[in-house]
Amino acid sequence: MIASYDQQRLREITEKVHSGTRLSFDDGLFLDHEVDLLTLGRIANVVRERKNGNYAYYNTNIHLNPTNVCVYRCTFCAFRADLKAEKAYTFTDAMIRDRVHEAKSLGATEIHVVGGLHHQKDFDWYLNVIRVIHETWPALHIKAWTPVEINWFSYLTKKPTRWVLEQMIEAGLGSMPGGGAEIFHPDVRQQICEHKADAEEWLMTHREAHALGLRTNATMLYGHVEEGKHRVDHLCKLRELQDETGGFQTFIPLAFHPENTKLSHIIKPSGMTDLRVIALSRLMLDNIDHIKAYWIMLGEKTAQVALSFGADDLDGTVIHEIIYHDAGAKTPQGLTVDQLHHLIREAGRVPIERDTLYRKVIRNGVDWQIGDPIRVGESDRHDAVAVSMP
Ligand code: V47
Ligand code: SF4
Repeated sequence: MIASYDQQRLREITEKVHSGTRLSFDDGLFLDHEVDLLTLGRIANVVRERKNGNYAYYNTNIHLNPTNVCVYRCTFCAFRADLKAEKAYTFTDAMIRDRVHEAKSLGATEIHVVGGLHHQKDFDWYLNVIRVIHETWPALHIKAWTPVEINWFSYLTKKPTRWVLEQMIEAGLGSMPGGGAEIFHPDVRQQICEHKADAEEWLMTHREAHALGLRTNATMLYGHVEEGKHRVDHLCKLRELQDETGGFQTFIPLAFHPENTKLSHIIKPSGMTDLRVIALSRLMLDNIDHIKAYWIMLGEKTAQVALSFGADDLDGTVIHEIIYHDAGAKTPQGLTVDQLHHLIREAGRVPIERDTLYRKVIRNGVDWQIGDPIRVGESDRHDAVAVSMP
């Protein structure tokens, strides 16, 4: 039973949500600490439907993690490997081309590229990854590198991060994924990833990417050593940058998977926590159009329920996921479009295939084109582009 003072507070927050008034840091803390899951979900669903109607988005994508060798040792990471470790691998150009050909045969619209920071690879090696993908199939959208990698390239080249981004764009980079954000607060960051790019650097790199015309995503890794106040602080920092640039497309809360990590003693967040974080994110990030329930990480069942707790996107077919499977994920490494449709329809939503920039993809037999932007609620802000694909 919620105390009467809390009921009043909840009424005030609900009214704010209905009138489109921004929630404060304290409102966020109250929602995180006090409000029961179903109430939280119901309020978040108001915003979800206002922004995205009854639609639920997915895309046809493929992952490429060109190397797992990494100079850093984030305590939550099961993916990384030392240079000489048995599990260490590094892709050759031929392997990259094979992955692109596979993407083409599956009709993918996007390749998602992130990896480790290899001790012995220079900036040109990473630039070449993007070039090889782009030259093999120029129509494939390349969503690649996080600020952690961009900062590493800046360190390697002794050039500013803006210059690094410009080189990558010239090579074929189309947008940036949301990784590397973890939890911005330094008290947490020093426990989980003390050496890599900090909050300022992460935010600055996205600011620069937005200024160069790239759309990007944002994430938050939860369920490890952080507390509610760190999660709310993280969401407020993202909201602030989005006010300034408008360049974030989607936010993806990432549930910590402890297996094979230095934090393996921590119990994985429950489905209840996953749904709470999705709902809280939807409510706090009033200026980001989409909230992604990444099915690989949540599992298909929780991802389905999340579509009624604030999320409007499931991510995609994925194929070849490693980061979460190294850390104990039991989900498949990919789903077919039919399976994604089934999950979405069963959840009472209407599936829409989108491209990386949230334009509706229309497929017609083997020919397909990118059609009109999706026009719902507040989330329409892209121009239509027609692209013919083989
Ligand atoms: O930055 C690593 C996280 C991220 C673990 O932008 C872990 O569309 C949980 O950012 N348990 C990479 N999380 C993945 C990522 C992502 C995924 C899907 C879509 C998009 C997008 C971005 O994964 C890392 C880190 O925050 N991570 N290890 C782990 N054991
Ligand atoms: Fe390296 Fe990224 Fe893993 Fe950190 S999360 S150890 S930077 S691969």
